[in-house]
Amino acid sequence: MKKTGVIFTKLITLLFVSTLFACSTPSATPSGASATDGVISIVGAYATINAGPNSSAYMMISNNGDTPERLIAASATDANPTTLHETQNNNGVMSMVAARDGFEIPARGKIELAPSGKHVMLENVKRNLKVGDTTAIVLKFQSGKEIALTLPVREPGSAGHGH
Ligand SMILES: [Cu+2]
Repeated sequence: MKKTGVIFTKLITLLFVSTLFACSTPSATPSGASATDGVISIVGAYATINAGPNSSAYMMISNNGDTPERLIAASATDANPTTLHETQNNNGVMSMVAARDGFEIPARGKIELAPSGKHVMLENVKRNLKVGDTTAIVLKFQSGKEIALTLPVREPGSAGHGH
């Protein structure tokens, strides 16, 4: 019993430290899952270990086409529902709101889904995601395009760039 308590305390400390060192301007890493379908490319896609019942997926999405595209929905093998969220900072209070119109990717532009910003929310994750696991998602776009990704699972705040 005592040993479990110590390990638990260490885990909490680890989570706390990784939160402290999480970047305020995170950036998707070049590693992670990538996929391309026509003019839409995704790089640096990953999911984080569960925070409570939920996990988040982050990535960079670029549009090399001449017309805007819009990410409108997502689904996941391990989570239901899977929603599009944006974290908002209201006078220092962070809250997540559903991105009901999805995320536009401008023509010849790109958007980043990153911690403290836009993300794919994996809700009610059915299993305990651990670092080294993978989890599958499908991104649905306004044009009808669907892009499947197998995401590596990482610690939150492990975007991989030091200070
Ligand atoms: Cu969220």
